Amino acid sequence: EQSRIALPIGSTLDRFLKKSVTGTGNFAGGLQQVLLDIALASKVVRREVNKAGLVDINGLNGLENAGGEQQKTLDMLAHIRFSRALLKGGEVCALVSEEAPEPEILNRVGAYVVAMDPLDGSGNIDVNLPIGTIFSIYRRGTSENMDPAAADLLQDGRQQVAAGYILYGVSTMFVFSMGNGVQGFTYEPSLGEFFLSHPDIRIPEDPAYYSVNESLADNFQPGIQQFIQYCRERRFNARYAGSLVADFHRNLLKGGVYLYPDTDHYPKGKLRLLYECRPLAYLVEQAGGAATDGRMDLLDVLPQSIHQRSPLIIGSPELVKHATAWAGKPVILR
Ligand code: P6P
Repeated sequence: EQSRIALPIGSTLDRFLKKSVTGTGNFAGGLQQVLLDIALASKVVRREVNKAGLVDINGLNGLENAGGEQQKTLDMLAHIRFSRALLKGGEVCALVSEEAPEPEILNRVGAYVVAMDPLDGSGNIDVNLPIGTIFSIYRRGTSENMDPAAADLLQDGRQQVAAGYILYGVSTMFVFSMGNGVQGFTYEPSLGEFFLSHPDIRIPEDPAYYSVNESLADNFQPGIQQFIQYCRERRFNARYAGSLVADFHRNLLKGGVYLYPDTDHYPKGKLRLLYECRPLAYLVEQAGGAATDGRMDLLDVLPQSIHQRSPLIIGSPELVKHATAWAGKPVILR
């Protein structure tokens, strides 16, 4: 458990992480190095994302990712940047990525495993809307000095030692937790540094938004349809960016709920358990919120495979509790 670090707004990410090193031996500073490697790569990805309209790199590259989705050039560029930075940092033995069918073995003696969506919401690139990177970090399991195995890659959700996201939006933000609160850093491009701008983020108790693709609503279970009607009656604002990181970030700062339930087209949900749902579930719990798959706490959903999908209900605890209680029920007599 990391001790709470009290640094003034404006501290750099490097300084914050150096202050957070409390462990000794094998893990002293290793986790901080992984976070610095991710932050470094995100600066390069940000530069490439911001040029997307100028250089012909945001078309389709004719390839498909593990889920059979059309791969955009920037998805692959982002994957390569993060993979290279983690390899050079030396602390990570294996990387699970939405853009790679199989786990990538990086540094066999690395003490950590990373699961990542290098560029989520890339459908927004061509229309200049916010996109994000989502990541989750675990300590290596039992495969010391051997090739990383399933035991390292398919751990329990509560074994995450850190998780976070980078939001490439109006400004670029690095938001993460190492198990003791959620910290938000904003990038200053002229200095090439992330500065602490949102210390100890807590999700507001009083929700303001609900985020769901309402064009799919007729396909949701009746209980979820009723919950959406409940959100309308409570006069929450409907906001859906089609970019998980952007929708999650808004609800984290302002209070609200994001839902991607199971549908006929996605019977297991659309979002990926290991590198989209779990990192955000870890963060939201650290910020006083909640996340479920419509049946149980999201962090308790056991993984069978690295690209497994899951339904997701995440945000202010009262709303997540309601939506989960109603999910799966035919009709709710209120
Ligand atoms: P739909 C983007 O493809 C993504 O993975 C999330 O970022 C986003 O919230 C969701 O899918 C959007 O999916 O089916 O509503 O377009």
